[in-house]
Amino acid sequence: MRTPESAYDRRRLRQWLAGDARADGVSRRDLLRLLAAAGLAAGAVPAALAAPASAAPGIVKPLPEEWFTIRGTNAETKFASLAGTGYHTPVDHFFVRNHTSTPVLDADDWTLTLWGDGLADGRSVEFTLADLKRLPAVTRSAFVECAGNGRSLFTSQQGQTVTGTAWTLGAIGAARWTGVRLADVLRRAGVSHRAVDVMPRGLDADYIGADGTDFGRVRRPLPLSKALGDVLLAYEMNGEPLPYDHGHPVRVLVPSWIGISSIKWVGDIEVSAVPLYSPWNTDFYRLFGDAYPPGGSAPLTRQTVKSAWELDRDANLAAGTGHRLTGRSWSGAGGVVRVDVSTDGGTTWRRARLHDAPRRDGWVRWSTDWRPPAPGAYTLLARATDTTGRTQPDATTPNTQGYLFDAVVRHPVRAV
Ligand SMILES: Nc1nc2c(c(=O)[nH]1)N[C@H]1C(S)=C(S)[C@@H](COP(=O)(O)O)O[C@H]1N2
Ligand SMILES: [Mo]
Repeated sequence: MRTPESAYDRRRLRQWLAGDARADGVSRRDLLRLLAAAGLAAGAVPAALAAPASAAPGIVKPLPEEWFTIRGTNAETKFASLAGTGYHTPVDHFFVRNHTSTPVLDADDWTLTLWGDGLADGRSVEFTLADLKRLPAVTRSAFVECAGNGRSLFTSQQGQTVTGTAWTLGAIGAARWTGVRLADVLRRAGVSHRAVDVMPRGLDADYIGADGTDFGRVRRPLPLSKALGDVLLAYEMNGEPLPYDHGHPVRVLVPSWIGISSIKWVGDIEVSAVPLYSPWNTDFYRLFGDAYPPGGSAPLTRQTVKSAWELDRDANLAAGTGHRLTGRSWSGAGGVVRVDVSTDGGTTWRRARLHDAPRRDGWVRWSTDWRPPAPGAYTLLARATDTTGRTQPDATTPNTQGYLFDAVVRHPVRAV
């Protein structure tokens, strides 16, 4: 049996690890010793603490330079590093988007509380992880993609100024998620016929904006109709317990919708009889700009269509030699059925070979063979079309926060 003091001490150490507790006057070595003695996160802990200066603050897993580009508190997957990794993104390659930092939570202490005036008898209901695991388990494959994925292309390709993390195309990963249907948990808790919205909230620290505004904990409402649909409370990713950085022990997984919908480290879910708002469906994650109404577009839901080559920007390729070039395309609206590619800046196009059947909520891998005729600079393009007929346009209508970039990307390479 653990004493209450030792449980408290473990919690405090985890908070320190997540940057939420102060330890003035205590050396890192002493804290490392305490962490080891408490048996906390063996393996992951030293990696986080021994992190080199280039590491993203607050991310627990190692972020090797060959696989990741660090952007503030986030880590973007280098698309070139996905070549040959298979359909699902290995956890050690999967991008991390943290508003603050990864809280290192203990699955044994974790509970999920459902509360609010949208519950049938108004009383809150608590679930442990063991309770969730007694409900029918569901496994599904789905990508998680940040709404701002591709944001830097608004600037580099369209000359527009946008705010937010300057992702290239690597703020996406596809995984196999196992968990329970949110619908099953809601039914267990007893949803009133008056309920309209549910709002999952993370256990990570309050998000403080650049100007010092405290936006509170990360949370974003979902309409009840979506919550009763394909949404999971996931506790496994690619067959392993959900890793710390991806929401351990449980995250929400909203297939095909923008990444912010998939709240990590979920601790409570408000079930409401009135529509709910949070900064994440009012100030953020709507489209603002000249082409949109003053209050912005409706809150963003589905992801858009995109393609990426599994090559570094400005990659060198031997001239006069045959290369098999690979990439991936995806859409939030339907499976990708067709990818057209160009290796001459868009003058001529041909179809890429698709290596996966079109899958809703997933991507397709593709390839094309190319022999650069002579040394020099070339521009590669890929344009995907999904089952609903959506095709990547030549330009994306700008929005001030740089969401939902979907234009065909001009990818420079050099034949040498
Ligand atoms: N609690 C919490 N959930 C969160 C976030 C966060 O910072 N805190 N970031 C969101 C955003 S913006 C994205 S894109 C995805 C990223 O998921 P990943 O880090 O597992 O790749 O998580 C979402 N869920
Ligand atoms: Mo995101």
